[in-house]
Amino acid sequence: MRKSSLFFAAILIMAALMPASAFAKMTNPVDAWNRHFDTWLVVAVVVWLVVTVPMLYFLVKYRRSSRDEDGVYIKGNTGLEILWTAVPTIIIALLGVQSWRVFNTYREVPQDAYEVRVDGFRYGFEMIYPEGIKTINELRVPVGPVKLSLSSRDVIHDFALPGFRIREDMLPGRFTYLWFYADKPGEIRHVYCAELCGPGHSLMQAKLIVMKKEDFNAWVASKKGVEGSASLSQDIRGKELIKQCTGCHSLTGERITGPTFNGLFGRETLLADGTKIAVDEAYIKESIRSPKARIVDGYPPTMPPFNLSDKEVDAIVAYLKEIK
Ligand code: HEC
Ligand SMILES: [Cu+2]
Repeated sequence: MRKSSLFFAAILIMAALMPASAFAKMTNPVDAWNRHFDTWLVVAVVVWLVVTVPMLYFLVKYRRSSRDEDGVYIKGNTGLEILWTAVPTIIIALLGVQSWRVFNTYREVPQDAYEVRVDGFRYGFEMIYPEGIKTINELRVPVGPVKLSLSSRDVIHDFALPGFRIREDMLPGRFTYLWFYADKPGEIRHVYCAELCGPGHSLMQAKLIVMKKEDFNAWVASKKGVEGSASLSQDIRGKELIKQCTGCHSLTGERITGPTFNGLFGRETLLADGTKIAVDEAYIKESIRSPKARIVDGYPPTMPPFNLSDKEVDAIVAYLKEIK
């Protein structure tokens, strides 16, 4: 009789701790995560109180009153033992079930998700859209579910979008994925690399911009038109493409991983083999296509080769000429 009433009490405590919503159908990973966090927080605080408050009370109440006083000999209490075994077991089991559900919410991508491929590189993110357009360090998506297929061109990076409670490693030679529900247009969130990937790691950031469906389609159409036309000013194209380089090359004269681009064109570079070379178009093109051909003195040979079209390389060279 006493034991069964203890069990009953345990179940009641549990029911009070678990918000019913914790087990409702979860469709948005953000909600699933936030609810999960709240549940754990409530459980943790209650457990902490249940342990600490009696402890402090007993500490005072049963303190030794005289130097030679002996403690009372207690043999144990079966009812209590059952209670403090059963209650935590039930709590852990319920939290486990909830965790499993949250995990599945994160892994099951809705069928109608808009899919963008994101390549990490030192130091930035390139987005490749199904329509064939690309952006660097700027991810635009329409309202609704979005799937990101992640990969890396060099070392391990980690795509982290804390505003949507998601992050996932970006691995060279492999695709991983993530999804989130972009619910509000106009929302701008920050994307970070969450895996130390080199000296420019902290510069590896991007912006997420959520757009209304019509606005997004218009943006895609305009981007496609611009990229397709030969009239795109090289300046605009160069400015965009150079974002792949500025994690290692400053525009301001500062020395970071690589030499600065400031005043690059026309200067003389001392190479590691002791020769001097005047920076011209051919040298810049070679630096982009086969960076290991000639190494600048005093720098590590860590620049990765870039797979860019002739037009893109031309645009970069044209832009570099302007940076003084
Ligand atoms: C991961 C870091 C990294 C990235 C990204 C990177 N570079 Fe470099 N780059 C270097 C390093 C380090 C050097 C110096 C060592 C060498 O010569 O390879 C260098 C050297 C150069 C040089 C020779 C500079 C001089 O003073 O003679 C040029 C030109 C250059 N890079 C262009 C580019 C362009 C254009 C891009 C973008 C398409 C780019 N780099 C992206 C690291 C990088
Ligand atoms: Cu990174």
